[in-house]
Amino acid sequence: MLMSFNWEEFLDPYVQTVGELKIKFRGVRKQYLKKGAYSPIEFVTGRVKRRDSILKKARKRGYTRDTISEMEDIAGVRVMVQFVEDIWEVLELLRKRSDFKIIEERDYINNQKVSGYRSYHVVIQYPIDTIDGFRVINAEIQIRTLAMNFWATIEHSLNYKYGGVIPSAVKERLTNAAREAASLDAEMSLIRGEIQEAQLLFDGLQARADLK
Ligand code: 0O2
Repeated sequence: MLMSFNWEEFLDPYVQTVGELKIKFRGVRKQYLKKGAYSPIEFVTGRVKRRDSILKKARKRGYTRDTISEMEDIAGVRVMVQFVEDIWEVLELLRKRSDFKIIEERDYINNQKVSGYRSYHVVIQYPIDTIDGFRVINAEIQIRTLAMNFWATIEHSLNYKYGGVIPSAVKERLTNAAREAASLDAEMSLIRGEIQEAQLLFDGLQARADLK
């Protein structure tokens, strides 16, 4: 059905959306650091969903050529944070923004997926201007700690390797690892104040050394 589809033309607005959002969220981090303040954003990545992944999801969820742009994660941006508490702070930042509209939120932190996946998903409608006119593009922002990201990245590659059917022994290890990752997040949260103080001190030293 999507055989004669002009993919490049279709994906271009998503490429633009991911690019703009990455610049904006990286800019937020820079603003905190310039003020000598702690940034709840550690780093930002983004991707446009691969064609095969779009087609697979379209088949699974019944999207057609006419409804494909309703898919929410063709444009995807990930905001990585150090502590679970930072996720709620980033969420507040997103809710206050005037350059896009949040249409859905999915909390896989308080409602961990059966796979062990934890992350906070925010679906937005992002307006862009193209030479063909104004468009509103769906994008998914995933907010996660470094530990959540480590686990999700590994699980994602294993899923890919095993075509979605991970052997039970590996699955069990992954379940254990998910528990350990959650426990690491909890432990780090307990010494969050100490860590943030040390990082600000270190960043200050680093900045002074850079000026020399
Ligand atoms: P890619 O980057 O396309 O190869 P839903 O509640 O199911 O309607 P949701 O929660 O947004 O919607 O999940 P969906 O649509 O299944 O997945 C969207 C993205 O969330 C995934 O993209 C992953 O990045 C991430 N994700 C969701 N569930 C899991 C999980 O169990 N493990 C991992 N590692 N990631 C997950 P794609 O399509 O997998 O990746």
